[in-house]
Amino acid sequence: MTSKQVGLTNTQRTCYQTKGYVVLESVFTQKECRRYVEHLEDLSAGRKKLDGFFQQNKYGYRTFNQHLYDPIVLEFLIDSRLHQPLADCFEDEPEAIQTMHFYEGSEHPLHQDQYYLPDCMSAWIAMVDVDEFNGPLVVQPGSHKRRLITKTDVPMTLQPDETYELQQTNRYFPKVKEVFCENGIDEVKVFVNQGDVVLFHGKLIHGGAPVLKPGTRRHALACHYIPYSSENWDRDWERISFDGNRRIHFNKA
Ligand SMILES: O=C(O)CCC(=O)C(=O)O
Repeated sequence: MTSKQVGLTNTQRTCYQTKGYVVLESVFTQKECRRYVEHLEDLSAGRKKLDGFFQQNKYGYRTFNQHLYDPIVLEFLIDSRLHQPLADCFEDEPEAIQTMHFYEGSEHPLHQDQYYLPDCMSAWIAMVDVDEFNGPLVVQPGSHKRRLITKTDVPMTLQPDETYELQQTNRYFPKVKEVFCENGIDEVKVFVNQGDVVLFHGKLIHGGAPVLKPGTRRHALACHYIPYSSENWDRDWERISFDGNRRIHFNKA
């Protein structure tokens, strides 16, 4: 992949700051995206073998933290073209922490990523064109400046006979919906082209819009980052810098 250190324009920065998200057009080439999609399809169909590969059927078919065992996903996660835009949003050095590859639209109910990953933000890479039919991202612009539902509001600790899915459906998602209504701002579907990247704030209320053409593939790689200075982090996951350095740094308290 080519190396280009270009940061956000003033307009993009203002968009991110006011709306909580910004679309960066054509960050990756169509050829890069096609190769990536072919790789993911080959893995899914079993035409290629990769130790550690697995898919979850959790809000659509997806993989989780594939960058930890797949150098192709890792390359996208810490691609130099994402470095400065993320640094501009954070006003700090970004460290990569998580990936989720979505094979299809997730229809994930509205949520805020910082509930799961405190201090985080996302770079969501569209590996195909995303339109109203294949389940685009849906966002509530400006919600990143409003209330964040945290694990103090909705503890992750499961009650007797409660699964994680039930905790999310019965306790977490309704609370986010409450904030969504309280904010009183219309949601927006984000249509993007192959190779575009949506940068969004970890407090932004967002989710996956309904898939109007069931069965269509909608390849997207969701990459998550936290600021280098973040101590608000309790996982023993690798924090990966854009130069490839890895560290495990977390707060046990
Ligand atoms: O890709 C999607 O449909 C949803 C992605 C999402 O919710 C996330 O990355 O947090």
